[in-house]
Amino acid sequence: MEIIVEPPKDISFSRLRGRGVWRYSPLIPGRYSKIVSMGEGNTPLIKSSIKKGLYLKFEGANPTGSFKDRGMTVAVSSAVSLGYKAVAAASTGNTAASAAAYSSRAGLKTYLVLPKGNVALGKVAQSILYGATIMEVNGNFDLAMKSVMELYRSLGLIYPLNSFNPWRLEGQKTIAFEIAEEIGVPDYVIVPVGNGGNIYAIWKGFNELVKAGITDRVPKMIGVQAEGAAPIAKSIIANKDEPEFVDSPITIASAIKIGKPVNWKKTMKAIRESRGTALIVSDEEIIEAQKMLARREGLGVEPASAASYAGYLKALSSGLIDENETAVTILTGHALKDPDAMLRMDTKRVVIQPEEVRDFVLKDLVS
Ligand code: AN7
Repeated sequence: MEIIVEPPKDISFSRLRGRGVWRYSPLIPGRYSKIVSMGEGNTPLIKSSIKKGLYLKFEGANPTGSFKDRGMTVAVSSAVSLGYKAVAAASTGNTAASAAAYSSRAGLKTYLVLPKGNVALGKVAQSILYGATIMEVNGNFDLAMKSVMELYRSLGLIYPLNSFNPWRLEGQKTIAFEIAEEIGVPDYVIVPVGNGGNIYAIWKGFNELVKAGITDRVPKMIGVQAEGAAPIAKSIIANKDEPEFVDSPITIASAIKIGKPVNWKKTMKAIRESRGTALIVSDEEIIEAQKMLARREGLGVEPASAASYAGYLKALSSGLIDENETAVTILTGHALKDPDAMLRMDTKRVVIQPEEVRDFVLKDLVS
């Protein structure tokens, strides 16, 4: 299901008021009796300190630490306005944390279906903190998704918060609006792809700006997937019409460890119509990118988010993108989401006596 927006003709950025997702309310359809918001969006767009044309959109600065909050404010507002008392979501973790936070704020019951052992620690901890009811199922995300789809179909009382719900994408598209308002339309936007909702949402946002007469073009959308979970990227690269679903996806980037992306049609449409492409990165490249983002740019992101930076580096070295072209990588989630990934990294770390600290530093400085 797609929501087609006919933007008001008299719209311009200078007439908008407020900050974050709801600043763009003239472009967000729907009637809401109540808006459930925590100031999501308005995230930093940071110029890279090492790559000339590169900008980093730091979605970790959202209230629950990921871009999901942009969609959740719209979808949960919709759930409340329609009179629902309970919501549900299957999730690799970030959707769960965000759904739990926004639903709690709205006073709704939250049911989460998580793939047991496949969700990063910080995201499980958040879901517990916000008081959601958590059902951990044996199996991967795709099986969790299947069970929650069954729940949606058979229990009409439950409002679905997964990204096939198009209202979520209406919130997520504001990433495009913020980029365009701040730096204009870049040549490329690079997005890590799991279920594929976000890349489509961002593309949709850029399209609506063209329709509104605010901008005159859409950036090339580049989707990045992890090697062991790349059903869409593989089919884009092979120029096929449909993805070859992966039964047992594997990658360190648990957020995008998805073998059967529910939004694959929308993702492929966004990539093809923007004349973009897809890239596949290995877990090693993801970890290297995560490290480089932290140690060269100062930005802490979770592995799935680093996939977009890894994709950018790959596009540079293969000549697909020139460093002088403008590119924005979407850093979708905060490093704190996945403490285990950080703890596995190398750094100089010693246990010493307090009186040895001075000598240790002195020795280290001159080495
Ligand atoms: C950090 O939370 O699917 O391609 O259930 O958490 O729109 O799915 C998370 C996805 C990228 C991929 N980066 O976005 C979930 C979930 C991070 C993410 C993605 C996710 P989509």
